[in-house]
This record gives sequence, C-alpha cells and structure tokens, in this order.
Amino acid sequence: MSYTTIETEVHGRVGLIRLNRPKALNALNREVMTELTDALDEYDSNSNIGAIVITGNEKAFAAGADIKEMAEASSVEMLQRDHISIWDRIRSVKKPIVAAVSGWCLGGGNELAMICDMVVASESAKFGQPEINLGVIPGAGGTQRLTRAVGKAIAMEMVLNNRTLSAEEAYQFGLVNRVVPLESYLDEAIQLAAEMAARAPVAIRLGKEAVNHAFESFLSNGIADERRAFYFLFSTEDQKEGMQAFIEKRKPDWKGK
Ligand code: DAK
Repeated sequence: MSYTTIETEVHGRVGLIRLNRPKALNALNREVMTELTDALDEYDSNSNIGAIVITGNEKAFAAGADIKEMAEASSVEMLQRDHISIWDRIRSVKKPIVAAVSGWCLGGGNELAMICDMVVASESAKFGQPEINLGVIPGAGGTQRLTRAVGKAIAMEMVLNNRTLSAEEAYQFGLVNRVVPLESYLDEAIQLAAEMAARAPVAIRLGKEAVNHAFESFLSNGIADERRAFYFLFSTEDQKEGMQAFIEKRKPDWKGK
C-alpha cells in the first residue's frame, strides 16, 4: 500500500513506520492517524512481521495532534471525528510496538509513544503534555498512561503545568526503556524489535496482553488473566520446542503454533 504522510520499510521481521510530516513536526492530523493505523493493521496481519517500530525524525517524533485541524471544532464535531476508535485500533495491535523517539514528543505524540510497548529515546528527546497551554487536557489516554508510568507527582506537573522531561528524566521516571546517542536510536529500536520478533510468537502476544492488563484492570483480574494465558501456552508447540531446546542446549525453532 502506498501512503502520503507516513513511510514504511521492512527490516527482516521488523515493520518500520516513519511519520512523515516534517514541516509540521509530524503533527498527527487525521490523514496521519488513518495511514498509521492502516499500516499497523497490515503489519499485524502479516505473518512475516514479528514486531513493529514507529518513529519520526531527529527533530520530532510528533508534536501532538494537529492543532490547526481541531482549533475551530465543536465538542460534537470532535466526537464525530471518532478519534477514539482510531486510538483503540492502535491499542489492539497484537505484535510488540517499539517507539523510536527523538526530538519533540508532545501531547498526542507522547500518547502515541505511551501506547507503544517500549520506547527507545535519543538523547535529544523531549517529552511533554502541553495541552494545558491550549486550554484542554490530554484526550487519548495521556492522563491515565502517564500517571501509571511516571507516578502522580510528575504526571500532575506535566499535565497541569506543562513540565517537559528530558530523555534522561524520562528514563529515570520510567517513561522510556533506554536513552541512546542520536546516531543510533533508530538502529537500537529496530534491534530491540528484531529480538522480540525472533521469539515465540504466541507467548509474545499473550505476554503483551498480560502486561497491558496490569495497566487496564485491577490486580486480581490481571493475575487471573495472566494465569489463564500461562496455562494456555502449555498447549502450544512453541512451549514444547522452547523447553526441549533448553534441555538439548540448542536454539529453539519457533513455529508460532
Ligand atoms: N499542530 C499543528 N502544527 C504544529 C504543531 C501541532 N501540534 N506543532 C508544530 N506545528 C507546526 C507549527 O505551526 C509550524 O508550522 P508553520 O508555522 O511553519 O506553518 C511548524 O510546525 C514548526 O513549528 P514551530 O515553528 O512552532 O517550531 P519551534 O521549533 O519553534 O517549536 C514546538 C517547536 C514543538 C515547541 C512548537 O511547535 C509547539 O509548541 N507545538 C505545539 C505543541 C503542542 O501544543 N502539542 C499538543 C497538541 S494538542 C484526541 C486525542 C488526542 C489529542 C486530541 C484529541 N481525541 C481522542 C479526540 C491530542 C491533543 C494534542 O496533542
């Protein structure tokens, strides 16, 4: 499929999506969001792809939702644009997604990074939820995911007082997995995704689901779901292969079955 506001590339078993509106600092307009979710769906249903990387450019991962597109919208118009179902589509992607973040990662851009499963940041990455400057609050899960990631104190400062985190701070507060030099952040993200893409596919899918449950449900529900998934994995060929390979001191040959 060909796109106008994103670019896609395949690196082995990793599907890369690059947001590509550099003049607007990759602001997430409706076209970007539609193309992004189409590309994610395509990778998610392609058995040759095991993990996905979303990136922007060195200056901006994404500076938020497109302010120019929503400035004049009424509440009902915003509701009718059905942003929520688009964000839900991203949330329902089964394969692991790594965000490779450099430069501005603001508002909806930070919400996009947080909906990914891991974040690799360049040293120049800057994270924030500046919606308060526009007289609104985060609208795509920002207040919820951010608070769970960085804790109440820092989330309050970011949401209520536009505190921006440097890459190093974002790492200290648990918002990102690692901070690496600018020259290598994308390669590191692709490498991390490639490592997951080489692992047992069914276990990767259920592991992602189970960790997400910790964010989205009470502890007891999450633990019950995790246990069900754990027992279920003992009906897969990959579990047999993985444990046998360990015993035989060889690399497992995953079948995704
Ligand atoms: N939207 C539209 N255009 C943007 C933009 C944005 N978010 N951010 C930057 N741009 C554009 C600028 O207008 C400028 O365009 P031209 O004037 O050249 O045409 C170009 O990108 C370069 O920007 P600057 O000239 O401002 O560049 P600087 O380096 O001086 O400043 C900056 C960089 C990132 C500090 C600044 O651009 C900035 O403050 N940008 C806005 C950041 C922001 O407020 N982001 C939050 C947006 S609100 C929803 C879910 C989620 C959301 C909404 C709804 N639903 C589920 C309904 C999310 C909301 C948001 O993200």
